[in-house]
Amino acid sequence: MPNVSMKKITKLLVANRGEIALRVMRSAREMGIQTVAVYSEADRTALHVRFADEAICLGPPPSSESYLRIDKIMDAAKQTGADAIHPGYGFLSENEDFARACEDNDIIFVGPSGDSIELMGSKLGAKAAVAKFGVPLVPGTSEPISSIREAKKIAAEIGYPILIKASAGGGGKGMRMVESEAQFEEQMARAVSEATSAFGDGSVFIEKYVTQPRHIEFQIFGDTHGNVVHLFERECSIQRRHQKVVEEAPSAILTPALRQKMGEAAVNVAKAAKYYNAGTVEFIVDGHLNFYFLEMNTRLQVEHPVTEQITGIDLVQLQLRVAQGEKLPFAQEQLALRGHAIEVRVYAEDPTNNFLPDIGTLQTYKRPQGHGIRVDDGFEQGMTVPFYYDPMIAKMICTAETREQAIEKMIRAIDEYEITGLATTLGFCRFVMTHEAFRSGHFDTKFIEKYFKPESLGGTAPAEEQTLAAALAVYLDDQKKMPAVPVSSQAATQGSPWKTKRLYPA
Ligand code: MV4
Repeated sequence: MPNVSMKKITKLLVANRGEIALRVMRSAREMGIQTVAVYSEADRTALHVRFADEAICLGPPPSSESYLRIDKIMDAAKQTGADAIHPGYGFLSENEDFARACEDNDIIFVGPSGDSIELMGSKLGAKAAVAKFGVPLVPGTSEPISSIREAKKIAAEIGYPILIKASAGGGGKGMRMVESEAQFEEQMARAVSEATSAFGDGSVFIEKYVTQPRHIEFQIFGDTHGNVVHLFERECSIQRRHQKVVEEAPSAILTPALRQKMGEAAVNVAKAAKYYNAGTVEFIVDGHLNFYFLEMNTRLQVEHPVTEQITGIDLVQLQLRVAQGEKLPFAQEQLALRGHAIEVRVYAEDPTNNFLPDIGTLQTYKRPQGHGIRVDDGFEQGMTVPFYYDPMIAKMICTAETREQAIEKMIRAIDEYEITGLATTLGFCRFVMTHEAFRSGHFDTKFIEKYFKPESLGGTAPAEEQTLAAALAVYLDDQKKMPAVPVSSQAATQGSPWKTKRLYPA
């Protein structure tokens, strides 16, 4: 049975880690809901474990032995008497078996039904379902390709270049571009073999390749009474290898009329899936502002805070309320967006070394402060970024009345953020914020490819040097021989806003 009944949540297990586990628990606590953390052996001292009312160890550090173990998580829920589970993002958040395991055990899954997850997990299934609701789709095939001859004919009709996509893929996984008929068979064979090994499903389909694409996604929300609204869009066109780097709301290119049209299409996608709880409808927008549905993500997304900032709505609280069977507390006409929010993802990666993860200890970790700045993270100074999971340190969100002001605030905040001990992408985020193409709004998903070179960051010191410099500064300060001057990743390239500052005032 899906979770359509009216039942108050009293204790929530959060099946995730890091910043999102904390983010979810904070809203739960404000609602008087008890919280249960689960954790791996690598996360014994993590903040989400300390924050929760109770915590259960799942097992060894690898996700496959901890955060991905449906059986162990269900046991933890039963053992603690949790009546709901929030999956966060990543891990089991889009696993229909997990949603169904909750449904079967009378535990509320804070998300959509297993059936909605399954439908949207199949890109072909999703396209077929939304086509009936008049949602625009990229020209292409609507069935898995079974005959090369037939497929080549269709490709010739829609015109090269085309993309071959895996039905079980998504987020850019299992995609192959084909520039001419001569490459077709080779790329097709690769796509099928990759899809088979990655997803256990070799079904592929064809789409016309949309040039100069922009990634614009709509936040939608449904309740279990059949109401669906959208909470406007986020633009996530600045990506690197399908990893989002900068997200913002609203998009710099949507007019109110186009926003309304795309918003209606997004709501129709949700209705086609009988969707409830939070979801994201991803569109691709071409140079002529034509938009096409690509896929739907059936979870709360990493970048949800920019939507919260421009709507004033706590999306996690709304997820919990809808999961308890409450009706959406507003109608579409009551929603308005205000101001502009930009999020950058701060990773423990070295932009001067091909973005290789730079795992280590946060020797200095000081967040920026001030009006309009929000930092969602899961770390404190002295903690180590574990090697087993995504190396994201934090999301920093800046909100202001206009896009220009949000960009200026972000630059100030980046300069104020002090991280030493490991390389981060802060300087890289600063590069984006100061780039003319980003500032003018004339960019597409090829921004980083086109404009970024490691040299763009100037003389960033290698991580080891930064770590050494930071250690030396602390040592010297301890010795009281001279005031310590912090060396942070951005300070090395841009000059820190801190003139001279003792790390530990005498
Ligand atoms: C496309 C496309 C061009 N044409 N589909 C990448 C993520 C996945 N959700 C779909 N993706 C794309 N699909 C057609 N028909 C280009 C991309 C794409 C992309 C999309 C959004 C953001 C960044 C991207 C980077 C490379 C390719």
